[in-house]
Amino acid sequence: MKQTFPKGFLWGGATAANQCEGAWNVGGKGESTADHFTAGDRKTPRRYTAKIESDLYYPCHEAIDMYHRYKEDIALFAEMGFTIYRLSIAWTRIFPNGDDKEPNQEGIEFYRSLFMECKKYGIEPLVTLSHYEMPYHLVKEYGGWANRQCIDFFTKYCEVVFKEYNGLVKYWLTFNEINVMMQPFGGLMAGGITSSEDVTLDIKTDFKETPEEKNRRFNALHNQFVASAKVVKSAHDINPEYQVGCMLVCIVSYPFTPNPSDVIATQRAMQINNYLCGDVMVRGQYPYYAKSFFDQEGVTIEFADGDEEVLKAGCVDFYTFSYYSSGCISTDESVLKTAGNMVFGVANPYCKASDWGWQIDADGLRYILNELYGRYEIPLMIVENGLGAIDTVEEDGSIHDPYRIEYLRQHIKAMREAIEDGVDLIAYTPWGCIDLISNSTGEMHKRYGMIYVDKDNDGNGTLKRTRKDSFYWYKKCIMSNGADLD
Ligand code: BGP
Repeated sequence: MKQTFPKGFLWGGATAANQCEGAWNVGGKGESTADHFTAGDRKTPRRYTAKIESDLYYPCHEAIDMYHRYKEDIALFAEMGFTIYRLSIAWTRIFPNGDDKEPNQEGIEFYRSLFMECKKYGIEPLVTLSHYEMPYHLVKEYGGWANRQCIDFFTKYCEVVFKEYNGLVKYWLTFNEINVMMQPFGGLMAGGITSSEDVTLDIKTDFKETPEEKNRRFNALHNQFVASAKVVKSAHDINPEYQVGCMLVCIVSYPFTPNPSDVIATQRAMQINNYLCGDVMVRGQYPYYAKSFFDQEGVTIEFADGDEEVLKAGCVDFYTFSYYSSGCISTDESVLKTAGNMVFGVANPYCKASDWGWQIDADGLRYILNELYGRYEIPLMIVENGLGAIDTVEEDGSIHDPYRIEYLRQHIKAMREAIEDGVDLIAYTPWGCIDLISNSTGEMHKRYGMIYVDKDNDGNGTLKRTRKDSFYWYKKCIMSNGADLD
């Protein structure tokens, strides 16, 4: 007998507003930081331009035009059997500048209608409040998240949507991959402290920042912690049934050798890259190792009166994360580093890598599910996972993607094993269930979807949607509640 997942397990997919909606200046929407990133590719980093230049290509401006096609897309998700769909609200559709007195009604109605479409099919929306973007005006005029005023602007925006969508949404996430702010390029990528000058987002080499910029980045992160805790509390006050989670990029590291120095360095990396943010959001306070870390980095976190109480009162209800790959840590300088999912690690000789150099490691998912559940003992969701790959459209229009099916199969098996271990995993929303703009490179060709979108890296294409082989495979998996992975 094949093993099924627990009854009520939520199956779905994940997207983010700036990577799929397009319509960047339609319906009263304001400019977001994501609108300022040009396209790149595997070799060329994306550029952030302070002004939108008419001769440059900004892939998020049109993206896959889901703004106008969400009904068709949600119908396809329903056909696969989704019971949950992770999406984000573009803050700039609700408050175009971020500091507006009144919200933009057209933006509010857009998401209302989208959520109602989900409900029509019995799909539970899982809504990220801030997915790698914020109103550009807040960056330009206030300096972004390093300015504490953003806490109030964000809280106001969240309270509006908590009230507007009461009854339509149950699950909320505050900041996407908040722990990316621990990395030097994090402030720019996460849209938190974007500069008023042009910058190249080169995450493959060392992203340079001055000591002042580093200090600003960590204080911006602190402000996001405070903002997150505040809105967790507001959500519970507005509707006690609301469930609010954190969202972190899961950076799994193994010691490259049993040399104790590699083991200690790995422990430290896991603390800094993952647990520091998780501990603040789940436990409501900075962990014991935060002080030595900030001292080492020459960073001073400016606590305002009441911050400690706010953090304590805003602990999340569940923990969510993205998981794509793992890497190794070596203290031996002569060991070669390789690019992984946003951080440098040493290649693991036991794992293969994707075309973009992300190492594939399904066992790492079982490992981290056990680590996280053992540490926090609250429900977990995997809200991003998948393989970014180049797909080929056959002459008859079909798309065969066995590599993606294999990736999903292995990771779903690992999830099942973790559940058998006793982990309380409640949902799975693989990333980019429909092809969309890559966040790190701005490409279309790095595809994750089970639904193909006809568009290329230069923005050409009909935007037509086509079911890939993985579409039918995932549908079968969902129908059997994870039992049929053949
Ligand atoms: C995560 C982001 C997503 C998404 C994904 C895949 O870090 O939260 O927005 O894009 O990674 O990454 P990429 O698009 O760079 O392949």
